Amino acid sequence: MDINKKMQDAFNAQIKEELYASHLYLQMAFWFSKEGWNGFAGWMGKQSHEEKEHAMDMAKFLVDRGGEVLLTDIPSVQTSWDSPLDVFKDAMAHEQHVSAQIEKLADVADEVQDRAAANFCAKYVDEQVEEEKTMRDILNLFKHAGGAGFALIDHIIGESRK
Ligand code: OFO
Repeated sequence: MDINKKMQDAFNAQIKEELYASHLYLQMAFWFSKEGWNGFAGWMGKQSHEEKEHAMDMAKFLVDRGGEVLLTDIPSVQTSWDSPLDVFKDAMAHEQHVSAQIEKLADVADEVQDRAAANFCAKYVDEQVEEEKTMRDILNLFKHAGGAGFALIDHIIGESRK
């Protein structure tokens, strides 16, 4: 059964969200590089790549279901921050936003009774729990370390994602 139009539109909207997240995290990675936070830069670059993979995975699902991928403009992203802590606070807020969007996508799957789409969405609901936990763990490191410990966290974060 080909994918329902409402479901297709919801997936295309989510693909745009994932690509926006990829741009945002890539911009964060470049800001970190410019400021000399190389561990954070590497970590955030990989986060950006993961978001692009989410978009690609969703696009493949649409195509596999006989749907059409329709890419639209990606809004511009914030380009500078006051500190590494501010970057990670924004990243956490963005992950929480994405979690809410994924829940809406899952709601559409339920509404149009598309079991395959509901199953597909379930893995992203779980993924978001992990993503938010990772960001929360990093924010807790900042809280425990204080300003003087930022350089140590930069090193730890860089090493955690080789
Ligand atoms: Fe980090 O969000 Fe994709 O799904």
